[in-house]
Amino acid sequence: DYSFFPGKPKWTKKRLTYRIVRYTADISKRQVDRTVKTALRLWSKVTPLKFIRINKGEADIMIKFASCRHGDDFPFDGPGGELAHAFAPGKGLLGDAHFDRDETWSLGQSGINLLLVAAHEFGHSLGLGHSQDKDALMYPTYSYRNTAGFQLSRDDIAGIQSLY
Ligand code: TQI
Ligand code: CA
Ligand code: ZN
Ligand code: ZN
Repeated sequence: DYSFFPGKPKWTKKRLTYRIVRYTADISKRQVDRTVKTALRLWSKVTPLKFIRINKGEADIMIKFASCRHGDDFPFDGPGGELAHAFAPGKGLLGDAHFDRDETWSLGQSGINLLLVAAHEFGHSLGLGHSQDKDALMYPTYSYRNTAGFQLSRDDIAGIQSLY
């Protein structure tokens, strides 16, 4: 079953901005932009939330690919291990999503699939914790699934709809 962060933090507005500040060398910028948009749409489709892209200034969800130390207290660890992390809703660093630049990112089955990981991280950015349902996107184990027409599981939808 789904879970939330302690204290159940959530966004109190329906229009959330996002900004991609740094990219990976593995996938073209255009593909990253498109994949992020697709990942966010999975969540906006089932909630009243809208995601608006901005290209400067501070967005609610700041997205970046970074290696090792990258300005928070959670340095990445090189290839393997941690792939990405995201923070519960709130101001500043909260809500942001960081991806380890040292992973091999892909849009398919090789390496780490960006759509699956980004959609999982945005679940955290919106306030979801991990799920115990093995079919859920928020289940805490990476497993590749076909991303063509990828959909959230019933459990992910039930979780996010109970929050928004
Ligand atoms: N990163 C962990 C994750 O996103 C970081 C983390 C652990 C975390 N506990 C948390 C973030 C609680 C927010 C709240 O789950 S990870 C997966 C999955 C990771 C793991 O790099 O281990 C995915 C990133 F689920 F597949 F294991 C993305 Cl999809
Ligand atoms: Ca890593
Ligand atoms: Zn970080
Ligand atoms: Zn997670």
